[in-house]
Amino acid sequence: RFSSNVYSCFVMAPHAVILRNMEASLTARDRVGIQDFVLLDAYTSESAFLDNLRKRFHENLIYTYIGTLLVSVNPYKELDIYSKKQMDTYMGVNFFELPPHIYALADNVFRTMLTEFNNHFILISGESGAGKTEASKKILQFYAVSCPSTKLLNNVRDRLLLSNPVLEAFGNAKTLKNDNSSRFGKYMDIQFDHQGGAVGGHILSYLLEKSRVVHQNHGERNFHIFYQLVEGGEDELLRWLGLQRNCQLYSYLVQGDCAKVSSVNDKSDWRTVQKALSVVDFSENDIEHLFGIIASVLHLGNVKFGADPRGYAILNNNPEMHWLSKGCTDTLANNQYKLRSALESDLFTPFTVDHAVYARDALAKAIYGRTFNWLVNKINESLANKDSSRKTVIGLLDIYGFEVFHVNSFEQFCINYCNEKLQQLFIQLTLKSEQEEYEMEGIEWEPVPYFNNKIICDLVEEKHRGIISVLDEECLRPGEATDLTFLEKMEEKMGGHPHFVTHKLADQKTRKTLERGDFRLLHYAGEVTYCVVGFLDKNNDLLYRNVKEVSVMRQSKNSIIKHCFPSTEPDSKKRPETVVTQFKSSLVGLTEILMSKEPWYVRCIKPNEGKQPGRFDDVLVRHQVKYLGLMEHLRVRRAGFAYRRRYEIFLQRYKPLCPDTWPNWKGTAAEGVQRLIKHLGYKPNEYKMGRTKIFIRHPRTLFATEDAFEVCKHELGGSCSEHLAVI
Ligand code: AD9
Ligand code: MG
Repeated sequence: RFSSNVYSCFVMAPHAVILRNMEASLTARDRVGIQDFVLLDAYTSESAFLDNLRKRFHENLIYTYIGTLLVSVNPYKELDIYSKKQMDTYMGVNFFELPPHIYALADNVFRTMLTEFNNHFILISGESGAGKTEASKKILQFYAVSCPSTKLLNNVRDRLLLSNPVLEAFGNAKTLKNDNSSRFGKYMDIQFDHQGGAVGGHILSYLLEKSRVVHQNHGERNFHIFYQLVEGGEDELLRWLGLQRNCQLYSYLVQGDCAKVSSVNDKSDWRTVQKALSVVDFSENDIEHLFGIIASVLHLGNVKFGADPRGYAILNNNPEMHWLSKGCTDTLANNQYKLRSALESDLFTPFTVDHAVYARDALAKAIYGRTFNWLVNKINESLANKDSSRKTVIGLLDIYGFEVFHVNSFEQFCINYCNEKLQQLFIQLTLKSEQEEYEMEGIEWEPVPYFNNKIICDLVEEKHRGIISVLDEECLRPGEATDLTFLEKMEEKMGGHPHFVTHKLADQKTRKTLERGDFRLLHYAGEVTYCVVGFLDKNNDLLYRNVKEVSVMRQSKNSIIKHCFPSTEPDSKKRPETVVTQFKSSLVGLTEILMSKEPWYVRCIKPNEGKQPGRFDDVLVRHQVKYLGLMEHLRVRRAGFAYRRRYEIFLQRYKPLCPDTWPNWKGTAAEGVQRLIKHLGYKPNEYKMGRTKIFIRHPRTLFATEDAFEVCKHELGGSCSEHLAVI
């Protein structure tokens, strides 16, 4: 299934144009490099690969192909290549006729979908800050502009486009790696009708990094929306919410000590989000309640606890309590007393001050996390297509990229695990299945070795033996297990694993860089040292234990809160799945969704760590080229076959081109294809006959066949001999 359409982009391609274009690129090679790595002479050399990428980067040519895979290097500056004029240029034009562009890929996927009437997805990958989210936005914008439109469809288009700023405001934040880092995973289906009109969409979101609501590392921020509200919210709104226009006053906003970011304009982003919310069907009531919640989270963060003589937490005259429970039209609860009591104690026991702070933060995280899910659902309602006729979809996957910080915690563990899974999917769909297919089909093939990261995926997720299992087991032993017992258990179980290191297991040299509470994973994209502190707690996500909080939430008059804390809430007797196990299942679900569609790839590369334009750090880029598997992909592409089709399908399409096979062929499909290509004059080195499929080495062979077929189809309605005269 992987390759059935990989090169169907060549369908309808006038090959003369392609060849002309290739020649043109040969003369310009010295200056701007080569636009498809497949054409690189020294294609096996990593240095040649890097030279080409660097050359193009310095000419502002950030896109390069490996066949139909698009490599994109983040320019860290605005390039004038995304205008409406550029979109028009790329619309309906063959992939290789113009310089590589994300629009060419988007157009190609779109036209293949329309021709073959099947589903596709675009996997956008790369580390944090490499340009995935920007790429996914460009693709969406291209569809919004290029798809056929009517008044009704324009409505859908606007919603699809404007869902983005809303989700970014609530789900993105400044990190040390990226000023607009996605802190949730996003998979978006865009649904198209027969004519290619965008008729609807659906978004799946993956594990939001909730901990950011209550804590940010130095140099990082909370989610954008908080700053947007405080900086951009109208005076009247702020007054009504009991907020002041000063981020420094809110403890949840200043932990990273960088409330202001020069590259982010919170004020104008606030206006964009406001407009977007109204287009995406949020009622005034929704918006009022939504910002009531955002404000309440800020107030909650400022709630302080005193201690009674026994050391138990007490809430005295916190003005925030007023805003929390009354001020925001009863946003959180209609009873200040109940909320106060919920923050001071569990069902039976009073809290210590530390416990109370913990309960407060857990509540803030739960409120924000659930509100985010509500937001995604609300957007989905607005994007839903009510018409039940069959549609095809293009899925866009934009997930948080691989990241390594000075201190890495549970969140990085989940994010990096997710990236391992996507790398595994890429390997399976390209390197592995491609080579297995040659073997299965009996095609002679010199295997291309590659690093298969399955070993790391297994280390993390294997049943009963992987890190996730050990973590979950420890989470089942409240009171006994700690983060350190979790570490010890891992040491016991996976001590000998080549991708797992701890202080105890490390050799003398590595030990110096590993603390006692750390473990290190050798990921496909590099080493990451994780600090175990907080793993159990974050994995448990223990709001459900505090029944009081939940029951107070339920009584809220705020419609969103009411919805987010339903009365069917799992009670303390029933144990909900842990965070990482839920995440693991959602990734399994995602893989299944993707495996049922035709894949396309954008591999994003980060040119330097300083977010600077014009700086191409060789070491950094070389590392990414390596771990993204680009060299291996190129080798397989170069040595392999650009196009393959099952004999039946190939014959069915092209049989009018040969008098022996037209109109009916009585023999086997393979024999028919053999007869057909002999008639068309295919040379022996241009193709191979497999067990069930024909493999065509170079696209231009197919172009010629397809050209002939097009002429045949359009110009002649008559006899077969007339078709052949044209050929
Ligand atoms: V993360 O995994 O979500 O932390 P991304 O999504 O890979 O990461 P993003 O798309 O957000 O990175 O890009 C980071 C920044 O690079 C953007 O905010 C832009 O300032 C910059 N960027 C990325 N791509 C482009 C581009 N094509 N043109 C100009 C770009 N600037
Ligand atoms: Mg992103």
